[in-house]
Amino acid sequence: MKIKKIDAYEILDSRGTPTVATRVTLENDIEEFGFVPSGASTGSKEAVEKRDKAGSFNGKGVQGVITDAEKSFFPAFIGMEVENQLEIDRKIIELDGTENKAKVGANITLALSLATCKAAAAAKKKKLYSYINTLFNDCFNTNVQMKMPLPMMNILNGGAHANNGLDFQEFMIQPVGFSSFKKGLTCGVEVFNSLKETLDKKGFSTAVGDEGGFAPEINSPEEALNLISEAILSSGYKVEEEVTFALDCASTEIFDDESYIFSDKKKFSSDELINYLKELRKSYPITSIEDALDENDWQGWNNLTKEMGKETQLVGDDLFVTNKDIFQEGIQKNLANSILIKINQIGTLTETLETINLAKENNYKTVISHRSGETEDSFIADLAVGSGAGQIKTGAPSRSDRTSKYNRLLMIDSWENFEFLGRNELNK
Ligand code: 2PG
Ligand code: MG
Repeated sequence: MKIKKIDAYEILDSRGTPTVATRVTLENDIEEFGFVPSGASTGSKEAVEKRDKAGSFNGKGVQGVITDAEKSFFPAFIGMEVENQLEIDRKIIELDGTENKAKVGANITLALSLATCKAAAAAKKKKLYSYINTLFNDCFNTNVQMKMPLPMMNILNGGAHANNGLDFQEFMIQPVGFSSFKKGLTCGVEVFNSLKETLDKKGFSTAVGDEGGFAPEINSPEEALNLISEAILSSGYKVEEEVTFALDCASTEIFDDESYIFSDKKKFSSDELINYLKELRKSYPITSIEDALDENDWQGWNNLTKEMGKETQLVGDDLFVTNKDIFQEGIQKNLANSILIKINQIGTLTETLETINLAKENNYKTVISHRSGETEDSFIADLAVGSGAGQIKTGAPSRSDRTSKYNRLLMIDSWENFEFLGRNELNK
């Protein structure tokens, strides 16, 4: 089925910042939309979003960028076969011609790439996750099985996503001790609600941060983890056996001139931060740590991986920015053992799938991730299932921009009989 028309819209993300939605219309009048999220703590080598820089929304508008794309970018794709995702994405890359989608803007390229995929799935009358699965397996000549992802739920927010005194950005829980996605998610939701009560009883604010997690005025990771432990216990679940902790330190944000600087003015060297995290792991069942170190502290990452990589999932986000080439170099240098996958860090679906495939080939675990600025679209839920990624990080079970992904997964779970590995996902 051929593409008949492509147009785009300036819409809003969950922070009220403009973003792009693109519509692909096919010859048979099927139409589908691609929505683009946006980050706050971004890696320096991410594909870049293009904005108008002047005019409404303090220059953050995208209407001008959209008008340009409608005039001089989208027409090149009219008449192409929508099922040919690879060819369409290749053309996107070629026409943009830059390393980081700077010419056209990753917000434009990704919106087109995702709308293409959704339109093709609709044309083929296939569920999106199943279409993505076929695309993945055809693309890499492999046989990846679909499965339900283990959630990583960010229930307590800090860093760039909140205005409290917490330097680490995300305090997450992983419901590892359950036999189904639904049971695991239910546990996560109950712990989230119990955390609200715990905070309330202690006189803390229960207002939420950008990813729907609470953002109480606390200062130390220990305080955050103690509060969550208390919430787990009072909701009747077992810490460690059923629920473990995951952190996103987002350390690139606190790195300056060779040291990690905390808001209490404490300065840590790379080794000191590694030692601190090792100590923290002794006191709490932390199964996963993301961006423990700065994106350019590769020696530190190598040490960290040697010191903690056997027992802990070490996730590279700003470190790898979903970029196959950077990731390949990181694999060779033995950095981390897992990768965070964000579609807008690279700007096309095909490149995203390539990076997931590279992770699979090298036994790195994959965590499909939202951005802190999200839309109502649930594409990443289908991506997580279809690519058999194993894990998903999509915030707290609060606010529609986050729950849209969990809700989609609940539905997929009820339609299909896909495997859910729980803790075994981490121990592979
Ligand atoms: C992260 C993400 C998502 P942002 O650092 O992992 O949680 O945040 O989208 O702000 O980069
Ligand atoms: Mg991160």
